Amino acid sequence: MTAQTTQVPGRSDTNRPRICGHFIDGSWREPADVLQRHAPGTGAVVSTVGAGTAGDVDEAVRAARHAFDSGIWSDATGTERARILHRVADMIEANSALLAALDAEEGGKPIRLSEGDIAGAAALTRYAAGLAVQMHGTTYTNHGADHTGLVLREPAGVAGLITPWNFPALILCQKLPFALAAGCTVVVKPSELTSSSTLEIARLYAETGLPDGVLNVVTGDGRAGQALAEHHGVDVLSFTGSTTTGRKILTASQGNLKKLSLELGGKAANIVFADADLDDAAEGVLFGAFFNNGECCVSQARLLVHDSIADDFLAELKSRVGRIRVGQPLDHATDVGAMIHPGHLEAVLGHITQGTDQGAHVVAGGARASGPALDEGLFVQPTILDGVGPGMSVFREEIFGPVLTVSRFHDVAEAINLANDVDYGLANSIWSKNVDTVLPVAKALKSGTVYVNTTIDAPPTLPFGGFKTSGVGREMGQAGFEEFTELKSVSIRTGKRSGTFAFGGVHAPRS
Ligand code: TXE
Repeated sequence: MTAQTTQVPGRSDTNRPRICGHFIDGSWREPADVLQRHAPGTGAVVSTVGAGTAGDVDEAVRAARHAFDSGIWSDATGTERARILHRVADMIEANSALLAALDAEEGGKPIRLSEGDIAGAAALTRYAAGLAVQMHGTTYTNHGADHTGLVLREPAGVAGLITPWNFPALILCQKLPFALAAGCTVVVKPSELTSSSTLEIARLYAETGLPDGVLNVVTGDGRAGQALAEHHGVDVLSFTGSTTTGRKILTASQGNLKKLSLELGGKAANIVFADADLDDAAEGVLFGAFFNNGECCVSQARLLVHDSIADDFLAELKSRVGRIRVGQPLDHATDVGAMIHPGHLEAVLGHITQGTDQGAHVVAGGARASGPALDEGLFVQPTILDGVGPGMSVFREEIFGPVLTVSRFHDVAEAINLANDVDYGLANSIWSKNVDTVLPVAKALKSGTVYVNTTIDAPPTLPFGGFKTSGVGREMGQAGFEEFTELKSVSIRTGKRSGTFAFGGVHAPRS
């Protein structure tokens, strides 16, 4: 194993060795090649991780398969699985300062958000522990006195988990503890841009005494992800990332028809009606748009506002947006941090230019953020573009940066049409105090989540996923857990058969 000595910001016990290697079958493996990560806030090299190959992925999948088939985890009781998961949740909390600092430094996200992510990661792990204890099937005795139908819920097998860079630890924990709670064994491929917190969490699992091979991590770029998606030893694959890569995974997974869960892009709308609490709505709209630098699949990147209040509401947003602090990710005063990599910074600025070229006008921001603490990093001013219509690219395309577009509507039907008039369907927010508005609109929105008088609020109990090109399957909640299970129907006849098998008759209810 290669270990680097790196000063980890956010911790008093600095000079902690930072792991660099794949974690396979309970041990750390020396990678043949490595990738360096530059911090988005400063440009400095902050970590070096293995560049996993198809061979590394194969080794990890074989280890996971061997562990699964041995029954050491899949046959463990729910209580035993839950005990490990609760211990890991405790350890995530105990190591929260380190984990939060790693995600903020590598991902460019504000440290306060990163701290919230780690608290969420621990909460998800505890919630999944509860599901492990309650995993159950169903029994049917309504098909005759001599028949019992059992529906067994079993672990799906080897799970491949491919995670993105925007919530490295949090999204890992939307998948990993659920897969383990179900009895699956796992191979994780984190984003090449933000692998360190995943490696640290793997180290925590190893310290709990999780059997070898149950959890494996191969770091590396899309080639390692592709190898995992193609591998016939993987039974279920859970991915979070772009719709473009989601489509590639769909194709790559065809060979053995894996069970798939894909959480992809979004273009959510914040719909503000005239009868909303406008103070709450203004705070929520800005938070929803600029949360996590706008690099968030449920980012509420479009404001749809009733035209009777639009000018006043926009003036209010303009007065508040100046209070949002752009700054270094590790500074606790920062609200909006740095874009993930230089190419992405250029893409976000390109979207703004395209928007203004197509007729939108800048109400706030609109350019790269500069200043003494910012010049070495990849910072964009929180930007509001008004006069945006459904024909413009900024209305339709995922920008994934701190950019809010503003469109106006005249009535409820137009609000619904505008909200739904994009290819994505991940989440939308409604701001109104009138239940007669809220419920019909919530039902009409084509998205997997609808927030009402709140935004980007995802307790572990609620299943999360998309309609349309935002994905397939669900994460979190009971539904997210079930993605890592298979159902097996067992049809049992008891006693001596009264007759012979009759073609066409075996399914008939017995009298
Ligand atoms: O994502 P990718 P990128 C969106 C957002 C962003 C865009 C591009 O719009 O600007 O995607 O980001 C792995 N087979 N989201 O390029 O490529 C990759 O190594 C298998 C939305 O970073 O989707 C990483 O681990 N895996 C999103 C993961 O996929 C492959 C979060 C995500 O990377 C692969 C991130 C392949 N062929 C970006 N190619 C969200 N839903 O929150 C890459 N990967």
